[in-house]
Amino acid sequence: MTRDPATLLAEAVAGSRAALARLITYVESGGANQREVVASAYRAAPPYVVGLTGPPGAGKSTLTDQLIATALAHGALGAVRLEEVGVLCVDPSSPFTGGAILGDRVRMQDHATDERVYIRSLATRGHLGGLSLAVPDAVRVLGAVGFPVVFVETVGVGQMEVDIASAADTTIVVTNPGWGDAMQANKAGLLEVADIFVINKADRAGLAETRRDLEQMLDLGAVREPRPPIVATVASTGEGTEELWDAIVDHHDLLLGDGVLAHRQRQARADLDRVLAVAVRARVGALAGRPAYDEQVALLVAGATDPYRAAEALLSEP
Ligand SMILES: Nc1nc2c(ncn2[C@@H]2O[C@H](COP(=O)(O)OP(=O)(O)OP(=O)(O)O)[C@@H](O)[C@H]2O)c(=O)[nH]1
Ligand SMILES: [Mg+2]
Repeated sequence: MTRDPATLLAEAVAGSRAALARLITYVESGGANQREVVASAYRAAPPYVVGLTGPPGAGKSTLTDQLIATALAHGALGAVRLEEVGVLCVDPSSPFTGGAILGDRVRMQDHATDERVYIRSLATRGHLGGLSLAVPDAVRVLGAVGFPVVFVETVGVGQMEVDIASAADTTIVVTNPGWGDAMQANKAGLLEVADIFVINKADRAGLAETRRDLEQMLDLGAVREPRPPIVATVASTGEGTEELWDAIVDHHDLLLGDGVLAHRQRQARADLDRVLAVAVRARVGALAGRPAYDEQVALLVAGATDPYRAAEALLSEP
């Protein structure tokens, strides 16, 4: 099979899943091919991204499975016809795990053989910037290939997951009954990114308490307009999935209604900031590798300079 990105893209647009898989491997691995793939991918319109994040085992994959079925049954999201759905599964806690092993965690068997559904696990393979760049890039590849909607499942509730989630258009934070404590610890980040809260495993005890905790958290947090809805689901039976889909459609209509330009600008700024942040970190790493850096460290130890002057000295070097 060809390895040329332009040819692969044409093949993937024509329906080749093998070509698509190779394109995503390129953005995952970094390097020259990555740049070429990205150059084409970002020229196409972005897909609509629904992010699901939450702790391990919260039911994100089971829920995604239900949402895929619901999405395809409705056949549209707003004005966009929906004949195919892409799914990316991300596990930032195991950055060096290969896709095959990650794939074992993907419990979306209902759609494993459905031609309308493309499911892919993403790993960093150690390249600079890692998943925070690979995820949005892979999303844009799926968009360029013709997927109008992409679901992104991310495990965890830390800062990195919040970063990845912020690349989504609609972010769903999946919780379970009794999850109040973990929620408190991550209050700020979650409040910022959640467009919809889901309390999954609503068949278990503690639903009312968790809903109350969430409502309180929303009351105390910065005022968000509109207030993120809280939807109870039982992903294993499908209960609540229609309500969740309605909430996604509402949020989609809100974002892509009158405010579409503002939304695209926010998205473009986020895309640029992510790449800038990685480039700046790389610059810091390069500076730290120079002999001049060690000299400034020695001066600091001797009390002969301060960190601001030391940084200025390093940054002013050619
Ligand atoms: N009782 C009950 N079990 C559920 C529900 N949703 C999912 N499960 C079960 O919870 C377990 C974990 O579900 P997953 O969908 O794999 O959860 P996940 O969040 O994707 O897990 P990771 O990707 O490993 O973080 C499975 O055994 C599911 O069958 C639910 O609503 N009620
Ligand atoms: Mg999962």
